[in-house]
Amino acid sequence: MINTACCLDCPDVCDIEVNGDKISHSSTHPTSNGTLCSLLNREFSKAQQIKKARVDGVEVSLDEALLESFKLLSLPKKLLWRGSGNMGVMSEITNLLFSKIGGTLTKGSLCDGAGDAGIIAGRGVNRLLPYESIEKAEVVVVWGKNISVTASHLMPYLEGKKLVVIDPIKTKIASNADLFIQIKPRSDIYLAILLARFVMIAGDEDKEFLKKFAPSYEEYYEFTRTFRIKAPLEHIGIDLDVIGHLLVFLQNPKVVHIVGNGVQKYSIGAEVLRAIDALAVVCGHFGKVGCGVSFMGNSRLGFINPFEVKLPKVSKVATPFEKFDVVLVQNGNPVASMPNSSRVKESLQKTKLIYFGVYENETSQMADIVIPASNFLQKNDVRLSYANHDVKIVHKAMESDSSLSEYEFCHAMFKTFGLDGLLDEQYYIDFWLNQTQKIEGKLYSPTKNDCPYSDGFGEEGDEDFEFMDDFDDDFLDIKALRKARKQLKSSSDEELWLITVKSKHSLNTQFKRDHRVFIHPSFGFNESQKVKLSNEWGEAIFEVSLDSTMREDSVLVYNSAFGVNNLTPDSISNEGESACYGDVKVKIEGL
Ligand SMILES: Nc1nc2c(c(=O)[nH]1)N[C@H]1C(S)=C(S)[C@@H](COP(=O)(O)OP(=O)(O)OC[C@H]3O[C@@H](n4cnc5c(=O)[nH]c(N)nc54)[C@H](O)[C@@H]3O)O[C@H]1N2
Ligand SMILES: Nc1nc2c(c(=O)[nH]1)N[C@H]1C(S)=C(S)[C@@H](COP(=O)(O)OP(=O)(O)OC[C@H]3O[C@@H](n4cnc5c(=O)[nH]c(N)nc54)[C@H](O)[C@@H]3O)O[C@H]1N2
Ligand code: SF4
Ligand SMILES: [Mo]
Repeated sequence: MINTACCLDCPDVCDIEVNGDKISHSSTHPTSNGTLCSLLNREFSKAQQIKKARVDGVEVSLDEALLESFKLLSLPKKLLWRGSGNMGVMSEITNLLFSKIGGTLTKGSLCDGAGDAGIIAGRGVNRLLPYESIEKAEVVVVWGKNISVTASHLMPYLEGKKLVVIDPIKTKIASNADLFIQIKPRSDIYLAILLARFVMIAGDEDKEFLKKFAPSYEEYYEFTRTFRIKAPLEHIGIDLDVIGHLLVFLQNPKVVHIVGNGVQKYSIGAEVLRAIDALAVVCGHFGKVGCGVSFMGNSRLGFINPFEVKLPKVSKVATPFEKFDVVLVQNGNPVASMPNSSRVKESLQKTKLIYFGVYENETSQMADIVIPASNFLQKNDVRLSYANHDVKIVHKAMESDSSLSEYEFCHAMFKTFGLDGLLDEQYYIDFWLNQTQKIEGKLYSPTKNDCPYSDGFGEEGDEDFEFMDDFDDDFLDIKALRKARKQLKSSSDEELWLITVKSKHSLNTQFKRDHRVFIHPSFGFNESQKVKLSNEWGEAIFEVSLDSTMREDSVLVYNSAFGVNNLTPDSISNEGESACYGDVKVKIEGL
């Protein structure tokens, strides 16, 4: 039996045991209820790995595919586009290859980049809030995070707490909340700003805390006053009673805000996080046990990364693939996961494409060369979490002679190119492990901190919290852009917000995918009816799933659904160079 850890793109980082080809949840995992999540248990176990390398659609040996890859990677302009299919740190070793052969990397994010940028602007550094601190809270406010689906091991920490859920979708946690605000998409920033203003109008701000850690709060109050009350309330779609109700929860001394990706997939995503942080700061809900704002954190904080290289970078959101002779896609499925799929496809068609991945997908189908990658059970690695400070050793639990680990791929390429400088695999693994802290037999990141920001903000804890003093909601500009495009493409009017979220049976575009669109019955469509969603970015066909809990101004499609990113814009957030999947409306037509 081999003890290892799950490397899927999930915050939980479960310990698992592998016996032959049987995977089970490790009994030592602290939040385990003894069962494996259905993603790993069912979907991962069922998924068919790519078994054979291909060149121009013809199956070849791994050696032949590597030789052809060497030829393509010898071309002058080469790009490495890496996704997040496997979260082990060794995934990044391909940076060393690109550094040697002179390539380009990507910058920005399809995931949490906007929120992260907003947090850094306010707090100076994005530190993780440990689960233990969430456990000690009395009130938990969840903004746009579907915890029971996307971070199920956080669920026990919500038990016994007053729960407020702010989400346009009635998620499972929303159904059990003490207060559920079914907010209009993209309006959290106005709610957070209004709440901070009301807290200060009532004189309920934590003056002692603010004087010490955020002395410019009076200026922030002036900033919040520049927003009128009635118009934002109408915009959010709630009335003053709801604000009153929410303010009572915020009066509790122990409040944790748990913020998901949902609130920040917008051009103003960074500012949303800044406004939520500012609300928590105004209430004094920071740097104390049972308080804080939890978002996706930087798991590499405090580590020296041996794979950090200095290379030119292009946007990960609107990547100009056509500018390169060859693109290596590793660990991702950009054709389906990036916004504006039709642009992505067009752009990729103009270059040579090497796909290095575990499964067949839209990107492997377009590739000139396909190299099967080993999955996380078939290689050694180190796994960090973007939700807590745990560090896990990933032990190879299965052999595979039909696929390559990232290290093996790099090793083969270094050899063919006649390069030196790649050290042993164990050297890099130890490089990460040697930086961890060992506490009671478990490994933790060097920045493990039971009560982040208790000394103050900034890298050293000696800085003040920086409030936002302006923000530029360029949605209107996006509208203008749309209008211009619309005239060009003579597309029809868009009406409904397109909300895209994670599904229980898929991990982004891995595993079980579907064609469903969830919509309120009032539109008059029938269950399972085929409909077309369209806008100026493109169109896709979906199957109706009626849901009376939906808002009537929105439709919901899983981010794993086929064709969903035909409909999303490749605009880039104001801060953080992140994708704005939520900045979009669609028109729906029955077929
Ligand atoms: N089963 C499963 N688990 C996963 C993943 C998966 O694909 N499947 N993916 C993993 C990854 S990569 C990530 S980044 C995390 C993401 O985890 P989450 O942040 O939980 O994921 P999302 O599904 O993107 O969005 C969460 C919620 O935001 C809401 N939302 C959308 N727009 C708004 C808005 O304007 N305001 C508010 N308040 N809410 C809004 C949605 O309705 C949804 O309920 O999950 C990880 N875990
Ligand atoms: N509309 C919309 N689109 C979204 C989102 C959204 O909310 N809405 N969410 C975004 C988010 S949060 C994220 S994180 C991105 C994710 O987007 P991507 O990073 O592109 O991830 P996946 O689509 O899951 O692709 C994962 C692929 O990685 C490969 N893979 C798995 N393990 C390994 C490995 O060990 N080695 C190698 N070489 N390959 C491996 C598999 O073949 C798999 O097909 O999608 C984004 N796309
Ligand atoms: S996908 Fe997440 S919940 Fe499931 S085993 Fe992996 S880390 Fe745990
Ligand atoms: Mo993500």
